[in-house]
Amino acid sequence: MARILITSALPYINGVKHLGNLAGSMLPADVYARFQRMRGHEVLYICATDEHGTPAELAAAEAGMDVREYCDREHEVQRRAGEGFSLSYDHFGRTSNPPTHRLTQHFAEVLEAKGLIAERTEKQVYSIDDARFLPDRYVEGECPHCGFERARGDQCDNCGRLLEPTDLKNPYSKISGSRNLEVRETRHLHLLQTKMADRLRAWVDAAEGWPSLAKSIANKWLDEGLRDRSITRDLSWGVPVTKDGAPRPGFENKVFYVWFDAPIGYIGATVEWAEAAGQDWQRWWRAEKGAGDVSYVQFMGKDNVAFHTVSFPATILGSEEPWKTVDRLKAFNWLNWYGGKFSTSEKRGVFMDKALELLPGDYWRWYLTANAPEGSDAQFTWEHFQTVVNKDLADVLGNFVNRILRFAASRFDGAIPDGGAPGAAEDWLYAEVDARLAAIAGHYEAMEFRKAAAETRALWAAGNEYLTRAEPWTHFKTDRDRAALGVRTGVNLARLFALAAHPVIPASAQTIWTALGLSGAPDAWPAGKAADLLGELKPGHAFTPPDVLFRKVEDEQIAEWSARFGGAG
Ligand code: B3M
Ligand code: ZN
Repeated sequence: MARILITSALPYINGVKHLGNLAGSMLPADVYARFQRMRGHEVLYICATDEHGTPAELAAAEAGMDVREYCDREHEVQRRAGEGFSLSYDHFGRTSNPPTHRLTQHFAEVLEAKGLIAERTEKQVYSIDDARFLPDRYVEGECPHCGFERARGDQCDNCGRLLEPTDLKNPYSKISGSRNLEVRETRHLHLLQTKMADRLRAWVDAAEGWPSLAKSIANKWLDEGLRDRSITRDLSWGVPVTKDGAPRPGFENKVFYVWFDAPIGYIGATVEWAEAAGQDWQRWWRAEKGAGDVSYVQFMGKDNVAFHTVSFPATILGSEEPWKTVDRLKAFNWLNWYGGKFSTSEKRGVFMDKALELLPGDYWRWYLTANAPEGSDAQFTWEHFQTVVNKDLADVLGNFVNRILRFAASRFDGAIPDGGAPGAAEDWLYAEVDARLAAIAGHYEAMEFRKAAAETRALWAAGNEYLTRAEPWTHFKTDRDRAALGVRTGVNLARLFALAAHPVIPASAQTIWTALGLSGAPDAWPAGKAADLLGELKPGHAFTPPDVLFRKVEDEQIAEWSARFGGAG
């Protein structure tokens, strides 16, 4: 049994996340966690809301709320949305909780003791009208690299480059819009990444389990030359800057930069989990406590790769303490909405809470996994969404389960019949099932989610093909044993399909499992040969056909949703 630690990038606290955030980190991480649990491994899936920095402060200000109250409310909103999508975190924590505060201050003090932090005077954008410094997202302006007008002070959304607020051309305050800005000096702590370049490059080069996208972004950064980066900000909301456990002189009104504390939040949220569950968090994060045999897998969007392959490892490696570092890193491209970005303000795209008002989480889970933005950016369109869910879920899986269970219940009194011996149709099916199950597992192990979904769909399609070949309804009157064999095999296929479905569409998988009169959940990956697997449910086993598993998405719904959330028109 392996021990697998899984984290997905921590969603910012400022508002419910859109389907792109879900598709590019939390959902595939959940699919992977479910699959590995089914394989019998010890899995810990950790996430949290990323609650510091300018996103939180700006959003709270716009909501007219105290930041902490805002974060309390929004964490709950995101936690509920995650439940609606069956995101099976072992813990969904908060970076504003004490464990992350303590750990952030610990790392800063250890890094300084290692000579990797220095106080430096730097130039920051100051707003005269707002009477405050404008770090990170408090200032926007033209990107010096690509000319995008609304680049943020910390990163350009258009070209992805990390920026300093002073890099921006024609900057303006995000708080007031004022351009009455000037550059002033302020003292901050800098993480001396330049001292870490060789160690980081050696670590990236030694990394094996990283897909090419992650490794190429890490190397691009290292090739461009690391810069020492400021890790504190003139903000009031965040992890206070301390020294020897007390406020650091001159830094009483400064906090750590959100990207310094956020990845430490993975550890902090694990501490929260351990405190709630009576577990030892160090088994997962400290080599001397057993984390050496943990495989750590991170999921994130490509814009977060730089922070996870350079600045966070610089913190971990720089401490020279035996912390767990990532073993495999799955980075996703972006899911776009009709070729553009999701945007609350511009009413573009569906966000997690609204999506659940339209359809159950499984519809979205299936579409976003089968069309995951893995090798390149992917596009969401209502038309494609309707086609995929109606075909894969309603026509292939739903139709199979409904027709075999209904026929079996009506002709064999709701119990699996005895009789009949496997023939050509079953031999064909056994070969198909063995091949498809192995392929699905292989794709999940390789974290290839589109391929895993395609192979799962093909397995379900093989069930429909089998019914066409076995045609139990045709033989029922003339050859009951042959019909019984087809039905027995078909009902056992429904059980297998629920197992294969569980990682991606867990709620539907459970519905099938329960309809088959099975207790518990479909949570053990099918092991063994198809010939045996398709005999698991024995003659006499009772079942009850479920209601229609998936209602088709109608054109009228697509028209309405396009009008509400943006669409082709
Ligand atoms: N909160 C997500 C983003 O950049 C960011 C990830 C933090 S992971 C430690 O949208
Ligand atoms: Zn740019």
